[in-house]
Amino acid sequence: ILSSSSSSSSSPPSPVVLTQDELKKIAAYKAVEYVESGMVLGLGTGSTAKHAVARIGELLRQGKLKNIVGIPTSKITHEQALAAGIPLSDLDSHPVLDLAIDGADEVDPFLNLVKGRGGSLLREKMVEGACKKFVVIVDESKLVKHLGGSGLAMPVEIVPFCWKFTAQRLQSLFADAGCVAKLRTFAESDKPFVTDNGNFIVDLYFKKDIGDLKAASDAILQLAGVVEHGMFLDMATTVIIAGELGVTCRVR
Ligand code: ABF
Repeated sequence: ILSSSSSSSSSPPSPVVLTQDELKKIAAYKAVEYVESGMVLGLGTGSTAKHAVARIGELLRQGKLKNIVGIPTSKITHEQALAAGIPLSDLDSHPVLDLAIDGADEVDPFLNLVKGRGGSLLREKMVEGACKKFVVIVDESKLVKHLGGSGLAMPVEIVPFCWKFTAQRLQSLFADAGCVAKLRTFAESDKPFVTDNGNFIVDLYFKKDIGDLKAASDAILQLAGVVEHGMFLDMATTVIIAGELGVTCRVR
């Protein structure tokens, strides 16, 4: 991406390196172009999705969007959307949504996702699973060849009851992939991170490829004590990727 504003007539434009947050904002604003008046919208969570929520609020205030209903995917997004003036509701009242916009932690070539490093995976999966269209917004750092292959966490939300037992069973499930299961805690203390639903999160780290994602998903969900995991398979309909060379869009 080149800047034209700082160039003179005799010198070429100087390249401007955008920050990661600027790339996230570009992807978010592009996704908001899919929003039409009258839509029921899933409002995502995280540092990318917050730009989309802010933009929707801005367009409502400007009268360029009307009659929007937002369904937030977390308490923090609920607060942000309220402050932005977006009318809110829930899945009980709106079981089918027109569109959701949210970030992701990893995106593979088939548009499968890892989500939940921000801790909101359960509500995100409920809301985004009820949408006709799910637009994912990322900067290019989120693209991976295989989910779980980036060396970063694959989150699983579990009930607090005997969490060590559940964490151990999750780790054993993926022993062949060199899995290590760690309870998510706050950096400043050893206190467990607690989700909006009162649950804990166990982060799975893999040394090797976990293989068939659907089989992995099924195996995790079969464990009593597991509430949900952060693999979002076959859910994204569009992924908008902002990178230094511009914005690309992948559609399922
Ligand atoms: C949410 O925000 C999560 O599912 C994901 O963990 C995170 C994405 O990260 P970012 O803050 O980079 O947008 O959508």
